[in-house]
This record gives sequence, C-alpha cells and structure tokens, in this order.
Amino acid sequence: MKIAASIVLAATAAILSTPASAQFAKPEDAVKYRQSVMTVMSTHFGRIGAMANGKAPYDAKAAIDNAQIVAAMAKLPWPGFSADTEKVSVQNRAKPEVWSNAAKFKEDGDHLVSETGKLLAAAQTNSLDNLKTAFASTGKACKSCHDDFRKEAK
Ligand code: ASC
Repeated sequence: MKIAASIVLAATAAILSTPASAQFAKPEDAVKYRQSVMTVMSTHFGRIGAMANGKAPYDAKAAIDNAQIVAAMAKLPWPGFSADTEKVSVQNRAKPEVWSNAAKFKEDGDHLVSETGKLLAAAQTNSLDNLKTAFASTGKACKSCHDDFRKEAK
C-alpha cells in the first residue's frame, strides 16, 4: 500500500512537472481541457453561490462537497494555457496577455488556488456566514483574472 501510494505520488509529481506542451496530444485538446475544467468549476461554484445568495437552502455538506470540487479544479487549468495554444484555431476567449503577461497570469492563478482553499476551509466550518465571505472573495479572484485575461463574450 505504501509502495502503491508512493508510485501514485511520483506519477503525479511527474505529470505536474512535465512541460505544458507535452501534456496534451494537440493544442486543441489543451483548450478543450482548460475550458472543461472552468465549466466544472463554475458549475460547482455556482451551487455554492446559490446558497450564499439565499437562492438555495444552506446545506453544509453540499457546500463542502462543492467547495472540494472547486478547490480541486482551481489547480488544473493552467497547463492548458500552453504557448502552443496562443494561436490555436478553436474558438476561445484567452487574451494575448495570458502569454505576454505570464507572470501576472501565474500570480492570478495562484491567487485562485489560495482563495478556493480558503473557500473549502470556510465550508468546513459549517457556517453560512463564513461561506458567504469566502464565496465573495473567491468570486473577486475569478473576476479580476477574467477582466485582465479573458475576452468579452460575443
Ligand atoms: C462564476 C463564474 C465566473 C465567476 C465570476 C465571479 O460562477 O462562472 O466566471 O463566478 O462570475 O465574479
């Protein structure tokens, strides 16, 4: 069991440190992957939002379940923004600044990971007030990155 666990850990570490472009068979797949992650993240973040905004009854367990998914998803999309996707033909809304201002983009991504970690911790306190506060600050992290790095929808 310990050996199996360390193999999984080693494999995970290898995947996370693989150059981005090597992680997807083609750039189109990277775009599809990052968009899918964002869709799943938004779906589960939205369910927390419904509770935070009084549109759905507060359910502490559902909040935790949703926050776990959001926190896990927040870690994933970044390799999908590999350099070979900048000029990809598939429709997407990434601004050129993702690549021209990569340091800020990375900072914003790291900020999202940290905010979604706090969202999960807040959910785990079983307090709707804590959930509301963390939902608001996580939403700000989504929005500020979108403002800088995502084109308006047509
Ligand atoms: C969502 C979603 C976003 C963010 C953003 C927060 O649920 O799809 O893009 O929250 O609206 O301001």
